[in-house]
Order: sequence, then C-alpha cells, then structure tokens
Amino acid sequence: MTHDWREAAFETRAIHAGQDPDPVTGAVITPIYQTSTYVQEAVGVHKGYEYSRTDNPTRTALHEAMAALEGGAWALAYASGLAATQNLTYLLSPGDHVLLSDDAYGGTYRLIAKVTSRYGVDFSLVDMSDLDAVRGAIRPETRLVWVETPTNPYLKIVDIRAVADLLTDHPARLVVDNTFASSYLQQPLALGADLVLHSTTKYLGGHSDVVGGIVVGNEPEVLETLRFHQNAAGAVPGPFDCWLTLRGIKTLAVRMERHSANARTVAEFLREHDAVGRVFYPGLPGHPGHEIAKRQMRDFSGMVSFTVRGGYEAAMAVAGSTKVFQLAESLGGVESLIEHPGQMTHASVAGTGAEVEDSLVRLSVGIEHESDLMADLRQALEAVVPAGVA
Ligand code: P1T
Repeated sequence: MTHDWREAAFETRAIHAGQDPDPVTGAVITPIYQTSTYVQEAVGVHKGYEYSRTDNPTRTALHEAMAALEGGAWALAYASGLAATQNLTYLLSPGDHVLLSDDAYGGTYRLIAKVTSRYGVDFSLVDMSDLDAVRGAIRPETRLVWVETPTNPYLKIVDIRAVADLLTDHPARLVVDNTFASSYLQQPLALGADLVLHSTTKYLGGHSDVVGGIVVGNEPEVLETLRFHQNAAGAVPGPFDCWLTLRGIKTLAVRMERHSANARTVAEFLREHDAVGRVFYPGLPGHPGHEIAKRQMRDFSGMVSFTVRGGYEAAMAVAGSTKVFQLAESLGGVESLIEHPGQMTHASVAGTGAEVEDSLVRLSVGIEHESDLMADLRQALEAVVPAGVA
C-alpha cells in the first residue's frame, strides 16, 4: 500500500508524493518511461496505459506530485505553460468573456487576444490589484478570471481570496497563474481559486533545462474536459521532460528560500542606487501589495523589476553589461537572468495599452552567492551613472 503523502509537510511531499519506488525493480527514482505505446493482453485488456499521448507513467507521477503540492484533487501536465493556458481556453464557448490581468506574461495576452478571440470569445484587461476595477469589469458572460500574482513584469500583487469572494455567486472560474510565486510560496486553491496554472519551465523545473506547464484543480468534470481536449489536440510533455520537472520540484523549497533571500538583498540595494528609478519587489515594505503578499505568500520570491534613470538607452546598457546575470528570456532557474521586457518577453503587448515602460529591466535573481550578484549589478549600474554622481 502506498503512503498518503498528503499528510506530510511540503518539503516531504515534493520528494515523495507520486514517486514511490518502482514496484518492478525497486528503483528509488521514478523511471523515464520512454515509450510511445503499451502491449495489450487482449484488445482493451492492459495495465491502464494504451498510448503515450493519452497517458505515460512518468507523467502520472508528475500529476500526482503536483496535485499533492498544490493541494488539488488532480493535475495535468503539458508541453509548455502556454499549452496549459490554451487547454484552459477549451473551457470557453463563443460568446463567453475572459477577464485578464492588465499585467500578465506577454504570451498569455497574445494567446487570448490574438488566438482565442478569433473563436468568438471576448476579453478585457483590468488591473487586478484594484478590486473595484475587477468588480466593475466582471460581466454576466465572464467565464474565466485570469489572475497572475505576482504579475509579470511589474510584480503587482492580487488578493486571491478577495477576487474569489467577488466570484462567489458568479459562474466564472478563477484561474491563478502561480508561476512567479511557485507552489512553495503560494497555494491559490486554499485561497479560493478554482484552477492553478504554472509554466513549469520556471521555478518548478528550476534549472532552465525543460519547457513545460501544469494545471491543478478539484472539479472532476473540468479534468474530464481538459483531458479530452489535451488528448484530442496533443500538447503533451515527453517523459524525460516530466522526469526533469519531478527532479526539479524535489528541491523547490530550499531553492525558493534562497531565491527570495537574494532577491530581497538585490531589491534593497537597487532602491538606494542613484541610477535606479522605481523598484518593483513585493518584499519591500513600500510596495502597495506588501501586506497582501505577506498574508498570501510564504516569502516574496526571486523576481525584481526596476526602471533605470536615463530611459531606454540606459536600460539597454544595463541589460547588456551584466556578467553573472545573463541576458535571456525566462526566469526561475538557479542562474540569475536579466532582460528588457519591452523588447523581449513583452514585445507582443506593444500597442495594446498594456505595454511596459522602455526603461524597465527585469531580474530573475538566482541562487548564486549574493556578493557576486551585487558586485555584478553595481558595475553595470555604475557604467550608466558613475559612482557619486546623482
Ligand atoms: O514559456 P511557457 O512555459 O510556455 O510559459 C508561459 C508563461 C506563463 N505564465 C507566466 C507567468 C510566464 O512567465 C510564462 C513564460 N514567461 C517567460 C518566458 C518570461 O520570460 O517571462
């Protein structure tokens, strides 16, 4: 009989849930079932697996682990975060409306605005950190309310429980993209969300070596609809990708603690620097969402954005002159990254009213030693504003 890991603490669940030793060989680590198909004893008589688009044992282990980590009844893994997002749009029908955060990953916006909307689904953007604005933007035909918190790239904080309360008597489902916080720092289902989504490419994978997505939920009929459409449309992750993600989540808790500690140090340093305009980090007491973040997150995660005085040219110069922070899209890996959202991750929101400032730089603060991170940022910023010149 397998142990009920749901009783265990997060760190223990991350290592064991869904990952009992292999019953055939005793292998402690879940094998990579690199197979597309499964032999049947007779037509329809098999061990639960028929074809790997539909199901694969390494993927099943990831489903069980992620359901246990987010406190949901089920999880479904995908080939990317956006494949997960797209699969959720199959819950919609023509005439439905989606309410989307005005600050969200550019690819999420692009999918809803340029793909889903072609099929008769309307959408609107709202600042989800403003509850009155959310209340005013919900329509009778709203069926998905799409929250990112912290948001990408401005690190705004949305009060998950308060938005869930607004939807108590409304048929819309509340989806929380938990990518920036990770399952360790934030548990949206416990706060009233209906569905949680991650780009597992980020903190869950944790090592910038795999692209993937996951959705976690409780309603059996939603699982049935999503599984049907995933199997029909095919956006499934391969077994090795599932295995890499499983390996990543084993160390999620310790990584998130270091990411958060380093990011806090970086944010405090940036706040004092003459070359820096505004600093966006929910862990700073002056951040407008700080108190909500303290309530709904265990810590403040590893993402920090800031504007550079001197505008676009200066921001490009900073993004181009760090050495430890590597210039790249994505986030959540052990290594630190720097990017220019306007030109990179959020280029697809240009001209929509949801664009980002061109003086904005985003950091994914990794788990290197903080002294090397600070020295790197100091030299990059001093190239823009020499020391001592205000
Ligand atoms: O890249 P993919 O695994 O498909 O995940 C998309 C996605 C979904 N949600 C959030 C909050 C995200 O940040 C992303 C991807 N984001 C980046 C690549 C980035 O650099 O912001």
